[in-house]
Amino acid sequence: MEISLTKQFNVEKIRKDFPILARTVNNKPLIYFDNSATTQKPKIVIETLNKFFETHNANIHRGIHKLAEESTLLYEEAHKKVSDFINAEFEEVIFTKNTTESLNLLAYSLFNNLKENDEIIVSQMEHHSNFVPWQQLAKSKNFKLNFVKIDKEGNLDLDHLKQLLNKKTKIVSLVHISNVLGTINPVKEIAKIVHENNSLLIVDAAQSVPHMKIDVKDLDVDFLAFSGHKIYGPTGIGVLYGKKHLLKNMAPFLYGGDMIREVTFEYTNFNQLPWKFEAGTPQIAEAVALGSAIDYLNEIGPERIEEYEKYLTNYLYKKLSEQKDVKIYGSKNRSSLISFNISDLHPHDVASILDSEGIAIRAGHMCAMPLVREVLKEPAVCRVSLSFYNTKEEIDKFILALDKVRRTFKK
Ligand code: C6P
Repeated sequence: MEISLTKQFNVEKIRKDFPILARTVNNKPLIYFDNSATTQKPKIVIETLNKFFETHNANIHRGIHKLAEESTLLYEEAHKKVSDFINAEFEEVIFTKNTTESLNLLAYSLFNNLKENDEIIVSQMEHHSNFVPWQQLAKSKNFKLNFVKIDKEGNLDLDHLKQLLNKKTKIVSLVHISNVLGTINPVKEIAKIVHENNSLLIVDAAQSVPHMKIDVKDLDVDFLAFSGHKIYGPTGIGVLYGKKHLLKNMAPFLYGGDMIREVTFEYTNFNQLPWKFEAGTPQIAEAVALGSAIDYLNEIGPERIEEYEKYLTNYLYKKLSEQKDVKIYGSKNRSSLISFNISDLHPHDVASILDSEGIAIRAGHMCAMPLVREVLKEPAVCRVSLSFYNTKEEIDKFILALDKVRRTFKK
């Protein structure tokens, strides 16, 4: 099973698609284990960016000339590729800068649909991007912000969610996969619970879209946000999915060029979806290159990616659990990342010795301070986050490198 899966996946061939994986760091072959922060880019994405600027570059939706026509076509093709990728309608996919902007767009635009004393629910395992916008909104308008607790295993306490829901709850905004715990939240089941209460469900899918097949219709979420740079696309391009009838009734987020249909000195008619939410010149080249990243992922197959990454994560979990001085955080029902600490060692020290071995991990609060500090009660954690271009051999090297960390710091 082990060998056939690896063979079937042909990770060595896949690695050749990523030029950066051939480089060395501190004279050691790079082992990139910081994929939850951002993923590396396959050649096809880099080439698409270059080709766009070398041959097509023009502003979109404006010019009558050939280049403008080509750019517009490529940009709208990217909209279509993203919609198909998550099984959404064309009008339901809005390009933003990243997950953070997608979630802020919702907080700002839904603001008008809320009134004083309405309630919003998030969870204890949110990234700051799905927490701070709601916290600030709640403060400014006297909304109540509630937090779904997590249990000892690192899973969302769904009974607590049910207890928190009431007539005043307008919005429930939850992470799909925690960037600290790796927990995979049961979004489909949550959508049912939330909709029975007539509330809206927003899902922060920054860490799920890179690792599993997402079908927004099947999940029945109202909104879903993710970042292009975490799914092997460029930085600067993000996605907001929203159900058409909800987006239609929402106020625009930013005002200006391209989001309008007609403007007079007295009034403005807004553009149709999705452009009503895409004011100004958008990230054209980045969107087109995101389309190439999606082509690339489709070619490998999201289901095969999920299967291979599961195999790698299980191997990493087994190896790390065998280390007597390592504490692992989070649930067994996890995606491709593991946060941990080595007793008595500061995560930053661990990360810097690993870096001297060419191994890139993340150490810190992971932009989830309330979770790390107030729930896990740690100042920081170390995190290994895997991609389908990582290998079992890299995990073995990482485990060996932990001995160097111990030798350096432990007396
Ligand atoms: N987490 C990590 O190392 P942006 O920065 O907007 O592309 O993504 C924000 C974001 C939102 N939600 C979750 C669950 C996330 O993990 C992230 C980004 C990175 O964990 C950088 S802090």
